[in-house]
Amino acid sequence: MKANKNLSLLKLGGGLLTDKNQPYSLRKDIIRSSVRQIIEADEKIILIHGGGSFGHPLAKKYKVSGGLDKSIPNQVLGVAETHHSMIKFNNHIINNFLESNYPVLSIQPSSVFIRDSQVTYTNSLDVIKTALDLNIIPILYGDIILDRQGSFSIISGDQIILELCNNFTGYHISKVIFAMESDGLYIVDEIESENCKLVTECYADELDTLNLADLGQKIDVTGGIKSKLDIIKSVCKTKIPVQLINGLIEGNIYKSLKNQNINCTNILINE
Ligand code: IP8
Repeated sequence: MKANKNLSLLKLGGGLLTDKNQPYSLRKDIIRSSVRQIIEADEKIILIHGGGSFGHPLAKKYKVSGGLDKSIPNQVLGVAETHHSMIKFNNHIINNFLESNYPVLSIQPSSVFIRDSQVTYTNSLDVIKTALDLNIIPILYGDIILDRQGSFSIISGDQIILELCNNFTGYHISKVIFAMESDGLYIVDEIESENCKLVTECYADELDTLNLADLGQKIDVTGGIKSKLDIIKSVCKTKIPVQLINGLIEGNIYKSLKNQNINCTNILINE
């Protein structure tokens, strides 16, 4: 691993790594390929993954995002189960790295972040920095988050990325990569409106003006593409560029980590 101080944040979408329509189903080939590309790239990264079919169905069943609701039977148990389900998912990813003798460390977001009336606070991130110094990839994931007001909700992988962009010091975050199931953002073609066109490059402040194509979203307790765009805009405000890539295309994750050209959406920072 290189000894520079540049760091990328890589989010592997839960929908990419699991079959969201079937609870607790892993897309093992995609996971294996993603892990292999990360190992081959051998760059400084913090890896974050989403909830997919391990997090969202349970979070939905127990309405975890909405916070404590005593009318929901066994809701608090459901919060614990949602967290545990994410640990199982995370464990599978951790195993993939360790089977290749590559050092990774699972970091529990529910122990790092806490909310207070919906404002998220970040505990010390020293463990993450120290892991990186030791050439260990820290791996975080969408999780439940407790609230000081005696409640709870969900912290998505995307929200974790934003917290890291705002609070992580010691390394320069040079880019945020979202590996998803499409090539990036699509706009409606002005001439042939039934066609869509990939946005390969745009500035953060142009995002609101894009006539984005609605490509259909699966049920997602943390808000789908609309909240992703909000997170992207907030990330860009921290002066970190964002790249949206298709994680289903073999080699894209490696190329992105190596800053090689790919067909994707690059969101650039206004100087
Ligand atoms: O898939 C959601 O994380 P995301 C995590 O990044 C849970 O939105 C537990 C539903």
